[in-house]
Amino acid sequence: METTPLNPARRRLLAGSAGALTVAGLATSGVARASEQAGSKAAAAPAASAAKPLPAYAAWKDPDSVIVHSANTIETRRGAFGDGVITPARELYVRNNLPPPDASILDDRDAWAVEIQGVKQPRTLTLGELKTLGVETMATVLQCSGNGRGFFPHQPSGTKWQVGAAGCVMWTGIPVRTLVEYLGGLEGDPAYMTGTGGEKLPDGLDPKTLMVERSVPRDTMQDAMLAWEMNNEPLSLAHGGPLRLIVPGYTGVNNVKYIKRLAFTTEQSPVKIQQTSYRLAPLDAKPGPEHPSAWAMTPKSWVTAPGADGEPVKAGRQLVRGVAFCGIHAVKRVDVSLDGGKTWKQATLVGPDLGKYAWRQFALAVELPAGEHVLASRVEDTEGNVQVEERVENVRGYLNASWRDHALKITVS
Ligand SMILES: Nc1nc2c(c(=O)[nH]1)N[C@H]1C(S)=C(S)[C@@H](COP(=O)(O)O)O[C@H]1N2
Ligand SMILES: [Mo]
Repeated sequence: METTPLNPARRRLLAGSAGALTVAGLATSGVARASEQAGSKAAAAPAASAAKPLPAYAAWKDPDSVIVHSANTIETRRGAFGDGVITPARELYVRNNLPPPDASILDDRDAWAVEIQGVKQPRTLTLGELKTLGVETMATVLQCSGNGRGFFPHQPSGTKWQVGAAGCVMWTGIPVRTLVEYLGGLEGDPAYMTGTGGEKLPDGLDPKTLMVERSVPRDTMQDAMLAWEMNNEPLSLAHGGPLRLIVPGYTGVNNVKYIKRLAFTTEQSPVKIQQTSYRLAPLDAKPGPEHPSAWAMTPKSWVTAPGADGEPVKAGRQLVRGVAFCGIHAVKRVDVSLDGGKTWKQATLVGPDLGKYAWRQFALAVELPAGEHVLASRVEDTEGNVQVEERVENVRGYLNASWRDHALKITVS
């Protein structure tokens, strides 16, 4: 297998961080320890040999910007988000519940077929035909339900994502409502919109236990999209090409990749990923349909600079920067703390406002004396909902938005 060596700048950066207690999280959390280990592992590696290699379908990602947890779970480093609002494709996280389909599904993109059900004139349309019916572009935050799981002290099973199973990207495709209108409107009064992924399932196993099929409340169709481009490029296999459902404001799993069926249904999908996975169940409960589904995202923000990946921070003037979003509502304001939440100052929202489903960048000019600092951020949405201080405990570690957990501890010298 081919490995890509670290670029010289990145190698210097990592070497500079060796030994320093630098990476995210409060020292008391299990994750701080985990990320220190990850950091020192990277620092000790002069070549990329200690890091896991990128899988073939995502070999075009920037190895210096991501943490490869496994072939199907790749996250963006906290310090890699940069200062532009859009996350470049080469830095965006990847999460597959199943191995992605064969790359040959991209050979003839316009021939990809999607079945639309639960409308007055149900039928199968090709991507080529969809492109003649309507087009729109929108920015959304794509964030895995389990982003921030690594900060849960009870060590839930699943990838210990820190902050980087998220990004803000541009989608181009056909609004679902335009497609529904074209097909004569909804049939009856369905409660859900259900998307089915196009993975080929292994023989001999019950498809219901594996299939990626997700139901979301019907009215999400007003802003949802079937997208064929991401950041102005044809959608890659890693991100669900040739065609993907985007449900803005909803967690990653609801954004079904390689979509082959979109149905308006009276019931939620009977598959495991809908019924028992992605449920917010108390710590002592067995997750099931009686628990809330991981649907809309909640207000969340985190600091991305300075010192996010352990690079040295000099005493004096610094710009604390980060990203903030509020799921289905717009960002109103972001406050920043340099002392772990004892005192707060309002930050400035920067960059273009790409709509309520995109994230906003924020910045605050500060004077940082030498010593340890805990940089926290807290966002409030236009409805008055404020990012939570403490995580909402749940057995599988979903939807962590705690500003305490996401605070960044840095050492300034
Ligand atoms: N068909 C299909 N769609 C899917 C998945 C999948 O495994 N198969 N994973 C989901 C999950 S859990 C997440 S977080 C997002 C990840 O999107 P990305 O890989 O483009 O970042 O896709 C979602 N859509
Ligand atoms: Mo996810």
